[in-house]
Amino acid sequence: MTLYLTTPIFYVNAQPHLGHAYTAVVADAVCRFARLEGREVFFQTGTDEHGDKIAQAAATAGTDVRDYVDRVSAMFRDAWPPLLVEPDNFIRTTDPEHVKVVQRILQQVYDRGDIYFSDYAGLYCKGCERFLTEKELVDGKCPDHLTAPEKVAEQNYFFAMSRYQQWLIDHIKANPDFITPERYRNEVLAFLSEPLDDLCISRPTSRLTWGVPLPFDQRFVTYVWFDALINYISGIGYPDGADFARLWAGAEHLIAKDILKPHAIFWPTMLRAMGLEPYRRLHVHGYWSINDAKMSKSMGNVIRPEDMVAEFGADSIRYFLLREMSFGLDSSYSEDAVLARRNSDLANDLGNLFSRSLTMVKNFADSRVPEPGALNDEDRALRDASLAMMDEYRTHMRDWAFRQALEAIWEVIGQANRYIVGNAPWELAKEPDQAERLATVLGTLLETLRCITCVLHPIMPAAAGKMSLALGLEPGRRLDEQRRWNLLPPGGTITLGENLFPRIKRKKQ
Ligand code: ME8
Repeated sequence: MTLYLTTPIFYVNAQPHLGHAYTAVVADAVCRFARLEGREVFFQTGTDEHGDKIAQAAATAGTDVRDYVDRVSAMFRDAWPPLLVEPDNFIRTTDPEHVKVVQRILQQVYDRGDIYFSDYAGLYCKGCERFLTEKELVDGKCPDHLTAPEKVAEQNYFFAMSRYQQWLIDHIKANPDFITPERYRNEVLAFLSEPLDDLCISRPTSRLTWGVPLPFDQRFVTYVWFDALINYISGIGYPDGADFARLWAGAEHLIAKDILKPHAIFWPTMLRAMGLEPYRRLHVHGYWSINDAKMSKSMGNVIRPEDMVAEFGADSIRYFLLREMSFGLDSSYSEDAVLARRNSDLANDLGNLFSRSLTMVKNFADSRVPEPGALNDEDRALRDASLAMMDEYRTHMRDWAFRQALEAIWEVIGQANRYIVGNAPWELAKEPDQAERLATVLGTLLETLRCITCVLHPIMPAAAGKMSLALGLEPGRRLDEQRRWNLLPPGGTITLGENLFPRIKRKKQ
């Protein structure tokens, strides 16, 4: 089945940082994995450019808001290629096509009677860009922004979200995979056990002009979330585009826990009101902190993707992010932790295995894939472990359990390193009557490396590309085609390239 995967569209009031990079890397790895399985994939990301926060950020920067959003949106667009993140579409909520779709939907939902006009008084948090309930406040303040919300009384338009509450509860219950991991599904169901308020979806232009005007009342612009969520369908050509017709049934959204409510509650009910099917799945990840502290400009601990890449390289960062965080839980980032993984998992374990094996093939087999003889128990154990690893990897990747998928690969890497020590090919090379045994050991190692290379593609595309070249593998073969033994043709050329992961020295403090 086709996969249409999205990240959130990021606000342009801040530059890209580690948190955004994690989401982008996860999405990219999932898409590459789906392609490796032979699925059709469409990957969309982009920027969210309307609303109070953005207008204020532009004012603070002393720039015209259009220039400002163009500049910061370009920073997001440019942040992804160095991380080897390759979206198929980058949507901006200021794209005229998107604005047209938002207005069309507003009109349609209004005409169907699901948007109404009413008085409203509430506590508005500028940081969240929404009204908060008394219950959500901690010591009278917004728990996320630590500021007291403003009392606002005005007339506004409302989306009759509460009409769809029971439908949503039933849908979540009938589709256990709709929101994963399960803790977030439970959180949403708990929230839905209380009566749902309708959603205020307008802002008077006296307060905010930087938004999409309501087509049925020009005195208002639409609430930023009503605008932003629609990117997921406007970006693929809703209502008439061929892409929309083909892709929507395979829609899966990836977000962090901070924006669970808009995605798990506002968006499915909006879709329902539009007469569309809900998205297929919502995947929710946890939050990164830096050395156990919240990342923020004022703390001066914001980690920029370009700095991470410059220091460690894209593959190492991708590996670290996917290996370190259990999907769904929070995690802490530190340079020391990245360095440790780089030097131990990548340089010592994987890098050494690869270069040792290929150096031996160069020295003892004239850089050719040897014709192996009969396998003994140890050879069979490594073969079986490699093939079982591919199955385990597939299961974990399908479950978005990246950490476990990588652990399974590293088990085999460890086993292969021990296999080298145990069989000491350099000793076999000294004995002419051990030529067949040597060929079998080297051949078994090359096949193991082939399996490892295949599964690493979605995680570390550049390194896996170099490994494929070295092994003489043709690109583009599916996972199930590669889950076999003795695929490398005897006599094929093996090319010992540069060191995949040179050790990195600790920076002097
Ligand atoms: O919420 N750890 O945009 P946003 C992990 N425009 N992920 C993090 C993170 C952290 N510390 N910080 C940010 C918005 N993220 C809206 C979305 S969608 C229709 C509109 C990532 O720029 C994570 O993916 O605040 C989170 O959900 C997202 O950035 C929030 O991005």
